[in-house]
Amino acid sequence: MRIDILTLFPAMFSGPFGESIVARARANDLLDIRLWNPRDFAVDRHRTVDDTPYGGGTGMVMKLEPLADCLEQVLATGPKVSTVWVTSPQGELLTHQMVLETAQSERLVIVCGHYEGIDERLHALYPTREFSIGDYVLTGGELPAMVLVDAVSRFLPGVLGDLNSALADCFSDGLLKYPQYTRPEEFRGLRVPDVLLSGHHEQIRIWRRKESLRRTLKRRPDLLDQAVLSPEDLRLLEQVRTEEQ
Ligand code: 4GS
Repeated sequence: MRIDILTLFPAMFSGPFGESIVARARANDLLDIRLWNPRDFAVDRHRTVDDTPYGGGTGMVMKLEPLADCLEQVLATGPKVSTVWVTSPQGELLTHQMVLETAQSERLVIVCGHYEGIDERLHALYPTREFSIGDYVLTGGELPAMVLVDAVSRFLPGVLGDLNSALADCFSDGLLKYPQYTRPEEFRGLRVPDVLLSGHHEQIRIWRRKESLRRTLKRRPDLLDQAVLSPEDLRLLEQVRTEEQ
């Protein structure tokens, strides 16, 4: 996948994109990430990228000219772009569904928002789609851009050894993951649940499913409304509800 990121702080990306799975995907030519700084497209002496808001008020607004010139250069080459993603607390909350959808496209373009936001006319000029990574305020849109790239990377063919492990993770089936354990069997008096040591694959499967349902009910009951539940799930959920009384 080709990924273009427009950012006033390209150096912020070197850590996250220079380590671990994303770095390996880049080294294997599965990810072609290019960073662009709109400041390089500002033509005035101070290379201005922001200005005061019309109508008054505090803070600054990202100017259109350097951003549009930068974006036009980005869009002029490479595969066709149907969506320009823009980070913003006003955007759609990023979901597993949006990540999966984005992973299907050949190319990903992200504009990192800064200051009070970007001049609204950007959305009239390009096929933008705003996304947010949560209801809190960050200092810039770089971390949200890294989050999207990281989450999308997991679904690109060849990036994870095993696509099934990407899909088996939380949210694919709309439930939280069950508790995990590894050696030793006992640590400071705390034992691994017996069923996991039993070797009974069917009992283990049922235990895990039930604990997934228990966690989801306790921590994220909102997810249960969307989850696809089998008759067995509904039975396990009923058991959990009685146990938790
Ligand atoms: C987010 C967020 C964000 C908003 C950027 C204030 C600097 C900041 N962007 N998800 N100006 N949450 N952006 O907080 O996407």
